[in-house]
Parts: sequence; structure tokens; C-alpha cells
Amino acid sequence: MIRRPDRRPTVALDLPAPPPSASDARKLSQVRTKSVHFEIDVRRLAQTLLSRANFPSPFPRPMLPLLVTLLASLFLTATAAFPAAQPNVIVIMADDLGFGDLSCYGATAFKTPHIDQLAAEGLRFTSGYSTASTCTPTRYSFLTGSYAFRRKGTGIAPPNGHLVVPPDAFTIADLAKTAGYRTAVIGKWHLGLGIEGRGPDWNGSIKPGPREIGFDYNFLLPTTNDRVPQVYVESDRVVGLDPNDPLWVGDRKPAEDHPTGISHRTTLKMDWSHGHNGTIHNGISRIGFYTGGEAARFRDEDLADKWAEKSNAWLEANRNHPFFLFLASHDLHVPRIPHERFQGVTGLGYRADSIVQLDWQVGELMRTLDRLGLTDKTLIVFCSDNGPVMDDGYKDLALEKRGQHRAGGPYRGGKYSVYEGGTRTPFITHWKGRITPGVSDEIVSTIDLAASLAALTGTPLPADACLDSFDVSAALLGRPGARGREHLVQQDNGGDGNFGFRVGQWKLVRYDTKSARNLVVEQTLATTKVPQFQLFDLAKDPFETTDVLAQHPEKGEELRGRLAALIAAGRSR
Ligand SMILES: [Ca+2]
Repeated sequence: MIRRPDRRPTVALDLPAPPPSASDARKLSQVRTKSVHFEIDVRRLAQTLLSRANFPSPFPRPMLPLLVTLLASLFLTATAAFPAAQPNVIVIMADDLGFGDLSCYGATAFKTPHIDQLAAEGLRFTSGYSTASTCTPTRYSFLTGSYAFRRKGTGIAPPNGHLVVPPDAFTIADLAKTAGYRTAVIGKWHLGLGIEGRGPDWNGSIKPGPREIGFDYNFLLPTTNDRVPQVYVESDRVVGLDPNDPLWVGDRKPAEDHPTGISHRTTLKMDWSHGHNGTIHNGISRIGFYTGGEAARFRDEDLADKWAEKSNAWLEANRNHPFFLFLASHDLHVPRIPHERFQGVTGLGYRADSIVQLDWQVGELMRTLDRLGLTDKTLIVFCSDNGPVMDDGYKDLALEKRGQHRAGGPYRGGKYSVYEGGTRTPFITHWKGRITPGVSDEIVSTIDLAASLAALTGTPLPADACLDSFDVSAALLGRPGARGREHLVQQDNGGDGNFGFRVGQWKLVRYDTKSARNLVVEQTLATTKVPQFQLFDLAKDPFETTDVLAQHPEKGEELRGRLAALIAAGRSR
């Protein structure tokens, strides 16, 4: 069933305290609408009172302006008692940022002052999660509000991959549009483009893409930067493409003498360690091959500046409308090539330098919001798409130069794993004047942002959409007594039957493959043999070192059964 949002106008009022639940929000939204109509009635009444010379009034005519003022004051007081907050929303999603990668989360080897400020003025979550431990499935789940494991083909998207979000899916962007927001995605996409079986038409109109699933505007790195091609896509076109130099993208070498990371390895400015040895651009070889489009190609060093430029421009242009911005930084995914001004700033290599660049980008965004007077009207959610990895295909010395820095903080495993470090990541909410600063231990996930935005805006979710998204808006805003999720499924790239299932302090780890990738972040990327099922008590053992399945067989059985039922049910909302 195709469900496109109605573009009904939205009344954006700047009023305090968001509602605690979706149903309450809807009711309050109705109240708000009535209040606005009441405001119009008051004004009409006032005009009538003042214009009718022979109006029979119990008050002397000189008192009428005072009466009108009093009525207006009463109206404003009454309206303020019915909270109907519709904040602008910006989701900043970092890439491969681990729980321990920010100074506000315990990093000491370098500082992230802007993100720290965000945390100090907002809410810092200790149990904030990405939904998966790789890029594409987390982004899919964030947009659709449904677990990626429920849909085949949602693993890491290849260079010519088609759009993995079905165009008829109801997305968080559709939701925002339904609520009257203007919507944009700027940054890394990596959800594929174009129709199934064909993929993107790089030299023509690239559809379907973000505009077909709810975004008014997009400026994208279409895949991820260790994959080809290095071009931007704005709306449905490659930016700056010369039609006389068409772009070709493929998974096979186009000619015998095509330079690659293998044939021209000694010329590379950053060597590869595994894979990533196809076409060379900017001195770096990538996954996949491409030719042409020379005028359209970007420099890796300039990505963060481009995201800042485009997001600032879009915010400026939409400053007077409710807006929803998905700002997807490429930092700190490989190849980690920060701008020259950030290269070497930490002494820990380009991985940490890229975190400082990410921090700069957050600072730029905050400065823009302050300049536009939008900071107290905007809910910012800062999160990551998955946990950390050191050597992810390039010899950038992330491992050798890390010193004592632990990217996963106190947690085990990283990107590609379903141990805590794979998905428990930095998660910060910020809304000046509306969120009381603090730290929250409530469980929240990127998949919950859809249902939570629905609640915040008083917009009903279709019953058959966002199948695993829960309204945790009260927890995101730190309201007293608010609860997050009761349970959470963690997945890897998907398709292999590997899951983490957290229920409160208990965590079931299920590896149908009986092997876990990136179990130890601080070593060369490897797979480790593990039992199919393990049980951990996160309250006593947050590092997941001691399997207590033998001591608590009934708890293990309970969680295995619940996980299996949740998967079989096709939905958890
Ligand atoms: Ca990622």
C-alpha cells in the first residue's frame, strides 16, 4: 500500500514541555488547533468591541482596550498550559564512532569540546544504541522504524546498489512532512539509489532516491567513501557532471590497463590493508571501479566542509519553517582523510583527527543555529551508526597510534559484532531550555526516533509502518520518571542469524554463525569462535566477559524464546 503524507499546513508554536505519549500528543494537538481558532475569535471579538460605537457593554468604553488586553493575556496563559511543542529536529549521525570516542564519554587522549558542550547542556545517554553494527542496516532502520533483519538485502550496500528502502515505505521523513516539516538529508547516504535490478543511472535522473521516500532536499555522498564513485548527488543528479565525460561505475576492471590499488600500489598516498584495491582516486584505491566524471569528483579532505556548507545553507533557507534535517557525517569511516587543518592534531593518527573534525562540524552547526536564533527551537539528536573499528581496510595507523585510547569505552566488541561495543554508542539529545541537562541510563535506539517524532508532533503512525519503533520521546527529553525501551534487538550486517537481545540488565548473545567479527577492537580485524548462545548480566559484567548461561538456564530459555517470537511476529510495536 502506498502511503504518501498529506502536506497539510502545520501551525508551529513555540510552547513548552512536549507531551508524554503519542495518544496524548494527538489530543493536545487537537487542543492546540482549537486554541488557535480561539485566538482568532478573541481578536475578532476585540475588533468588534472597539469598532461598534453603540456596543451595549457593562464596562465603560475607555476600559475596553484594557479588557481586550486582559482577555488576550488569559488566552496566552490558557494556551501555555496545553503544551504543543513542535521542535525543529536535527539528527546528526556519526559514522563508526565508538562509545569511548568522545571526551564527554571518557576519552582523555584528545578533546571534543563542541560535542561535550552538547552533552553538558543536554542529555547524555549511557544506553543509547544504533540498531545495527554496520552502516546500511542502521540507516535503513532509522528511516523506516523497522528492524533491518526483517528485510533481505539491507546489508552494506555495494557501489551500484539500488535503493533498499521501498519507495512505498512510510519513513521518518514522510512522518516529518506529514507534520508540516521541511525535510532534508545531507551527507553519507549508503542506502542505494535507483530501482531494483538496475541501480543508479549515474548520467541521468537518479531515481528513486531520498526525494521518493520523503525528503524535500538531498545532497549526498551516494555510497560510502571507501566505495566508488567520489561524486556528490544533489536532488537526482550527479553534481558538476560533464555530459562529454560520462561516469561509468562497475564491479569489474573496465580495461586491462586500468590503474588499481594493486597495479599502482606504490603510488598511493594511503595504502590498503585488505580489499579496497580497485580504482584509484585522490591517491586512494577503493572498492569497485569507475571511469569518467572527472570534473564531478571531490577531494576526500573536503567532505566535512561540504556538509557544513550545505547544511548551513539549507538551515538558513528554511529558518522560518519547521524542519527536519538528517545530517550524516562521513567521519570517521575509512578512508579517514580529514582536512589538512585537522591532520595530525591529536597525534593518534587520522582516526582520532577525524573525530576532532566531526566535533568541529557539530560546532559549526551549533553556531549556525545560534546565529539564526533556532537553538531553543530545535531538538538535536547526536548518535552514531555503529561502533568502532580500527583497521577497516586502510593502513592509517589507527591501531598503532591509538596509545591507551579505547574506542569502545568499557564495552566489548565493535563494528560488525553484536556485543555491546558494536551498537552501544554515543547518544546525546539537546534542546535548549526544554531538556534539563543530565545523564540518562534509559535504553533508547536510533530506530525509536520515528515513533518519538510522531509523538512530539502529534502525528499518528500508520498501523503497518515503523514496526519496531517505540515512542521514547519522554526519555529523550529527560522528563521525570520517563522510561526508555524494555527490550532491544541488536544485529550485525544481517542475514546470518546473529543477534544481541537486551532485556534490562540481561543480554542474550546469539551467533548462529558461531563466529564473531571484531570481538576485540584493539587488534587487527579478525573473527573469533564463539558459542551459539551466551548470556551476560550487564549489571555485574558490562564487558560481557563471563557467560552465565549455565548458571541461569531459565533466563537463557526465556530470552531465546522471546527473541525467536519477536523475529517471527514480524513486528514488535
Ligand atoms: Ca558506519
